[in-house]
Amino acid sequence: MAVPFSGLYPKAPSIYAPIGWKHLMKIKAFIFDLDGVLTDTAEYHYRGWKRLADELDVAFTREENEALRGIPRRESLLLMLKGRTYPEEQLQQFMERKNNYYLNFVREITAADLLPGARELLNEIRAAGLKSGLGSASKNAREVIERLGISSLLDAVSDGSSVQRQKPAPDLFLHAAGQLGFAAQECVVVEDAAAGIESARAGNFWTIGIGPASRLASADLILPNLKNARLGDLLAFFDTFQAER
Ligand code: B16
Ligand code: MG
Repeated sequence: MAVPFSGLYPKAPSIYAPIGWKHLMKIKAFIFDLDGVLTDTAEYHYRGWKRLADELDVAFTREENEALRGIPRRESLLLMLKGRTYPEEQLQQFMERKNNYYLNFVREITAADLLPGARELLNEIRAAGLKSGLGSASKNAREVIERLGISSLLDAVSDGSSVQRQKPAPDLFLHAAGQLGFAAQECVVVEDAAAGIESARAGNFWTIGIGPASRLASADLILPNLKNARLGDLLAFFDTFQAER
């Protein structure tokens, strides 16, 4: 298969399940995850959970935090608690505490915290007449994109309050695609979390995984980051990819 630039790990077309007319559709939009793709708030989530874990005398490492990528707040808390049980009211208090710790970091976010290549890609998408959307599990996503200064570059925002069933269910990305007015097959989801790629694939989206192949093996295309992700290359990749499927 032709791969337009090095360092990519496209999944072999032969191991895809048949997906109907997907290969005949043109890419019209990109739907970006936020944390881990456009900015690195994963570190702030980790510090928030770590502080709470220390207060509760629960051991919690950076490695364990990796499993929380893209996972909603409540499920993240339950994973961090490792089976310890508390009354619901207490769980709500824990979530609020962690969120306040997280928001202390968020308040320091500026446009400089946008990850390399992100603004360039958003600008290229806009200039090419395509659309961009956000599909983030975070209930704080709107505040973060405001602080990053990219709200005006996003044509749709779907966040942790937009749908009931979170990643790995496909609902969040389908919500974003619906707002953009495109079918899933016309959109590429850009995600850093295994749960996010699973979610996008369940919705029949094209996928770009950002991060290590070990975590994102089922993505159509894997990139280390958005630094050299130029729109022309990505569209060429998906054109070729679709034609060969
Ligand atoms: P909040 P994403 C996700 O954002 C984070 O990856 C995950 O660590 C976090 O628990 C989740 O948002 C909920 O965030 O507590 O702010 O609502 O990767 O989907 O952009
Ligand atoms: Mg993420």
